Amino acid sequence: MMKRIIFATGNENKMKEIRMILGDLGVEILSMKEAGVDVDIVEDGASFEENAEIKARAVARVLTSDIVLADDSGLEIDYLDKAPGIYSARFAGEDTSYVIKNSILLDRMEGVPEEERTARFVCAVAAVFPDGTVDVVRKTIEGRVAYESAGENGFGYDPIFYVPEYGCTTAQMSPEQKNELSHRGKALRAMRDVLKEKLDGGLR
Ligand code: ITT
Repeated sequence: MMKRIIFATGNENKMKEIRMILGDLGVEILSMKEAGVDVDIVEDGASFEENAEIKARAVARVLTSDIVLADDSGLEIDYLDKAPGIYSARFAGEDTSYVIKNSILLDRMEGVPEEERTARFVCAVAAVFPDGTVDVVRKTIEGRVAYESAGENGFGYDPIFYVPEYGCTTAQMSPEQKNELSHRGKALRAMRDVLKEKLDGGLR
């Protein structure tokens, strides 16, 4: 039977990036919703890696013969002691719009000089295999908190994440360009290599 890869995320924006990056693996990639799984996952880990594994294992418990992947990611702002960090989705309230979340962060960074505005996006991707083993990779992209929101692409904190080398925010990049340098792009490409090896090794 053809192996499937299920991605344990409820975030459609992540799912779009995931499909672009893992699309060429030659394996069916489904969101957990598409796989018919509806589990409430408590992300109570102390790190991005732990939370990614918690999400993947929660779905793997239900879909025991599939490869299950999960992403845990977020924005670390050095000046704010790495907040919102692993609480990025919950920052200022899970249901609060990103227009508001971003403006709260910009307010907290008001008057902070450029060299102290350093920040990074972090992404941990975990893969749980049918034999119960797990693989986790973690990647980052370094940048600065912008002085104002800019750009319509991407999602979440992209409009306030400025990448000096490119002179724009990740919300001002095309999806292809963002994937090439983003935390998620790098982590998924690293995971793709792990998956290729496993799949070539007969895990189909
Ligand atoms: P799942 O847990 O269902 O995957 P989620 O959105 O709750 O979805 P996380 O717990 O990993 O995911 O929270 C990550 C948050 O960090 C996300 O909601 C964004 O606010 C932010 N974030 C992560 N990657 C980002 C990116 O590429 N661009 C902008 N913001 C990002």
